[in-house]
Amino acid sequence: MTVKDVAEKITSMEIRGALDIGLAAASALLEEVEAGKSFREVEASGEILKNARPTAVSLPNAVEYCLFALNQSKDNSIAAKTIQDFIKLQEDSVEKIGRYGSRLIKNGDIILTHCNSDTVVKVFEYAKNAGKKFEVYATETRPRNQGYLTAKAVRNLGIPVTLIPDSAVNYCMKEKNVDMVMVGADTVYTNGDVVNKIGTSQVALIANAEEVDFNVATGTIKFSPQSLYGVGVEIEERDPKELVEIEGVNVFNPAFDVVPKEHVTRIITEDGVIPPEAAYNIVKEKFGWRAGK
Ligand code: RI2
Repeated sequence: MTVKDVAEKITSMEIRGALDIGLAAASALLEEVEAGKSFREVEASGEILKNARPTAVSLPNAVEYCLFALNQSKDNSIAAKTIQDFIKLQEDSVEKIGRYGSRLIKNGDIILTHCNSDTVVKVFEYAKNAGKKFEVYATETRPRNQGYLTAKAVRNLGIPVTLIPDSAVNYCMKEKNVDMVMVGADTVYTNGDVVNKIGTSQVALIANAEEVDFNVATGTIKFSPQSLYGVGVEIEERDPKELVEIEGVNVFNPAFDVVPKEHVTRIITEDGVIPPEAAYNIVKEKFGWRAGK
């Protein structure tokens, strides 16, 4: 696939999920590096990929890392190896998060999730393989119903799963005695705020009111070094047609919202389970190569 093909698939959400869009971008740039393209050419491709979707920082982080690798080594084969290692590291990270996150799940737990995060599903997989018995409630996640993907993936793991409309979160949290919420992330700011699929902040608000733990499972690739310098992400607004078309009616279709750190109990990363306040340390430690940007 060419860089343009990959960018189009990211924009159309044929390739989606914060980690997967970052890895798809890195793989597309890897091909160019392996083909011997110059830094300028790879940089131009990186721009196309970064513009494919605006909210998940895993996308610009992955692109910037590939450019850094090429610029540092000034040697395409060394850079290619560095990028391959980077991709492998991200894949290994999801396994670690699965392992660490699974330890938070207890027998009999009722867990509510929103949208579709491969990272969260990995946590469920590790918990199931550790012999834990628990149930999952998955929201539909309108307008694209990505909760259906979650429900099918959880079902395929042999874990009892129930789909609910997004509007039933408050009711279910009480009626079904939800023990914890577990969601993924598209971006984590240095102050600990978490950007995730639209509706996540409402789920967090309800969890907070009900004193239910709100857990976020995410690799550190989704932490935002830009936020250290005061730059937030753009909240993507998608085509209103994804929601509905009614003549004479305006439709607003934002794709993400922000959970304030006060509503986040903990963040499960490949570097360990951290309080949201520790996001700053993660950015300082992991994104040193980007310092001063
Ligand atoms: P993983 C998704 O974004 C969802 O918001 C999900 O919570 C997040 O990425 C993280 O997903 P979208 O691409 O990286 O569906 O954990 O808009 O798979």
